[in-house]
Amino acid sequence: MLLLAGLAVGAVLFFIYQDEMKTETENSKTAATQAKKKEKEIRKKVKKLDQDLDKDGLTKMEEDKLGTSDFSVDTDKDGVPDKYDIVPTKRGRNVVKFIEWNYKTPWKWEVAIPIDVLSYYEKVKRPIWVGQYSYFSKFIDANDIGIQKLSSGLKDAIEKQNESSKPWTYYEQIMFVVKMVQNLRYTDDKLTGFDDYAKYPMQTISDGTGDCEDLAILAAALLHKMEFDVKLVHLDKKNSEIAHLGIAVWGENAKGTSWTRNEKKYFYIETTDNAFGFGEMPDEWLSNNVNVSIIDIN
Ligand SMILES: [Ca+2]
Ligand SMILES: [Ca+2]
Ligand SMILES: [Ca+2]
Ligand SMILES: [Ca+2]
Repeated sequence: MLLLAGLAVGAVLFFIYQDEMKTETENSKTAATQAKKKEKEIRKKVKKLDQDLDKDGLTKMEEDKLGTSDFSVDTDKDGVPDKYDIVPTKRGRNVVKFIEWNYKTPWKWEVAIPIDVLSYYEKVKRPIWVGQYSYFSKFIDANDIGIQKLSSGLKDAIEKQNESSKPWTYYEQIMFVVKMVQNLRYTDDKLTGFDDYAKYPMQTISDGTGDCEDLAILAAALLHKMEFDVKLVHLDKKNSEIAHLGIAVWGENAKGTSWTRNEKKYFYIETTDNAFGFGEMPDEWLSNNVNVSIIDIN
């Protein structure tokens, strides 16, 4: 009896043991699956954090840290890409400048330039000179919110004038813009100043001054944004280092120095000195000994 009872207990224990073995195997199987699942999730997460969906050079993790979006190159829409924006989630505080000029009446405008925009143009964005004059047109940046604001202000002023009893002609509209630029102080010797360091339009506004290429670039940027047909003009004297930059604007029935491109006449405008009007070329550049390059703005 005892023996039988012993066997029975043994059998029961054996079955319990078997059951435990089974449960343990199942448990470890579930644990392994769960671990794998977790690993997969982590991998997916890491992969996600490593992703750069908007291809702006910042991973999702970096964008999360900055507070920017991985679906937008310029999260705060200030014209400065997330990667180079020192205030990446909003417009930075403004640097306020006043521009004064005379055209028929005195004008005085306040221009507010966000510091993140200024720092982008000062420290980050520089075109590279590769021996082609198209270099100068690269300072005209379609995303420049300063130029966008300034040109829309100029446009509004023209519209207001044109609603009055004395609407401005096409040429008056252009000279209104050009006079604003001509009246910024000029830093170098008149008409010869040219250095290797061209400025972005907002840098010229912020400095309140510039040399010939800075002023020509600013005038061209504004007129281009206002949808006038404008080009940059590079002038240089043969067998000399002296060079100059101005602008040329499309004109019909105008007088003065002009060049024809694609069957359209473009008239020279000097942007460094307010003594010059539409089509008026300074004497020193009115010689046969001058190379002229007309630069398109895209
Ligand atoms: Ca990104
Ligand atoms: Ca982004
Ligand atoms: Ca931005
Ligand atoms: Ca910003």
